[in-house]
Parts: sequence; structure tokens; C-alpha cells
Amino acid sequence: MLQLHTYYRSVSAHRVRIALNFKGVPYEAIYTDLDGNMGDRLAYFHTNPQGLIPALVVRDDLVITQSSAILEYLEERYPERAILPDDLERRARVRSFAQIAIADTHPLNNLRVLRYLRDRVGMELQARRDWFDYWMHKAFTPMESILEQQPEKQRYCFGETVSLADICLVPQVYLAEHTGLDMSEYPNLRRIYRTCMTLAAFQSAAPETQTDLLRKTR
Ligand SMILES: N[C@@H](CCC(=O)N[C@@H](CS)C(=O)NCC(=O)O)C(=O)O
Repeated sequence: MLQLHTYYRSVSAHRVRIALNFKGVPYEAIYTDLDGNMGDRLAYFHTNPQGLIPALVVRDDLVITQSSAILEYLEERYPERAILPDDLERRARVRSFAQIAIADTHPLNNLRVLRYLRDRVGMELQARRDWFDYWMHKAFTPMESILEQQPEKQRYCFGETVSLADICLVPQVYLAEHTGLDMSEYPNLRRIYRTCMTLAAFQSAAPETQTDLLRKTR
């Protein structure tokens, strides 16, 4: 069985959990506490030399890191319940939208960056909060306008079925809602988020349903 190295509030792992659930692929979750002691995480560097979550263990000699590589691997290995459209041009659109979250937003706001700003740059809490909000709005504003410009309202980001775009949007909106970001300017993003969250695949990937969080709060 596939093993997924995950952490409940990892945005990158959240995307992969949604894709696995959506495709109905069973996996064993292996938890790393990213808020815990660095010493406890050292063993994980053998699995992923970057020390970042997620990593998908396919076999002893095949560990896939980087959520976008994992998502593409899952799509090719489990093509049923596709998350990329058949049409070449639509595929490019979906990937472009997803990359706003994966490539341009998350890397600026992940834990190691926020810790660097706190510990090395000496940024106070409010300045770090402003940084975080700034980069979230820098993503959500164009995402909202891409959706707004579509000729007709779609159920999901690109059409009537879930795609990679929704899978990358939802963890980002989840994070925004749980950190109190003002989402009032993004009605399409909020609507699609709510629609996705009616689906079991999204519900069972949500941070609050993850065993590592439930263990922490027990
Ligand atoms: N580009 C990577 C980013 C992975 C990443 O930054 N993961 C975060 C959690 S969402 C992490 O492991 N952070 C640990 C740290 O910052 O020390 C991906 O998409 O998988």
C-alpha cells in the first residue's frame, strides 16, 4: 500500500490527501509533527532529504516528494476519476491556476519561511501577519478574476467536475479561513470552496479530521 508522509496542517499534504481520496486510492498515513522538536524529525530526512512534507512512498526505492510531482504521478497511475481534463488547452489552464497556489503562494508562507522571518529577520508577529496576508491576497485576487472572467459560472474552478485547480485551491482557502483572512472580495473562491467541501473526498482530507490532530487534542 502507498504510504503518505503527512501532517494535518500541511497545505501541500492536504492537496495530496484530497487527490488520494478523490481517486479512491487507499494509503497508510505516516505522521511527522512539523510543530514539534526538530530532533524528532531528523529520521524523516532519510525519506525526504528536504525534510518537507509530503512524501509518497510507492516502494522502498521510490519515494516521490513535491506535491505537484505526487499529484501528477497519481493522475498518470490512477487515471480513473481524472483531475486533469482530456483537452490539451483546458489542461494547461487548470495547471496554470493550480501553480498560483503551488508555486507562487505556498512557498512564501510555509513554516520555514515564517520561522526565518521571526528568528533571523526579527519580524514581529504583526509584520509576519502582514506578510502572510499580502501573499495570500496576491494569489486570491488573480484567481478570483480568472473565475470571474469565465463566460458562465461553473460548479468547480474549471467545469462541472473536480480538477487539480480545486484540489489546490481548497487547502489555500481553508488556511485563509482558519487564519482569519478577509475573504469578502472572493465570492467565486468561497462558493467553489463550499461546493468542494460537500464532497467526502474533501471532508476526509481536511486538517480537523486527521488522526495526528485528533491525537494532539485528545
Ligand atoms: N514545494 C513543496 C513544499 C513542501 C512544504 O513546504 N511543506 C511544508 C508543509 S506544507 C513543510 O514541510 N514545512 C516544514 C518546514 O517548513 O520546516 C511541495 O509542494 O510539496
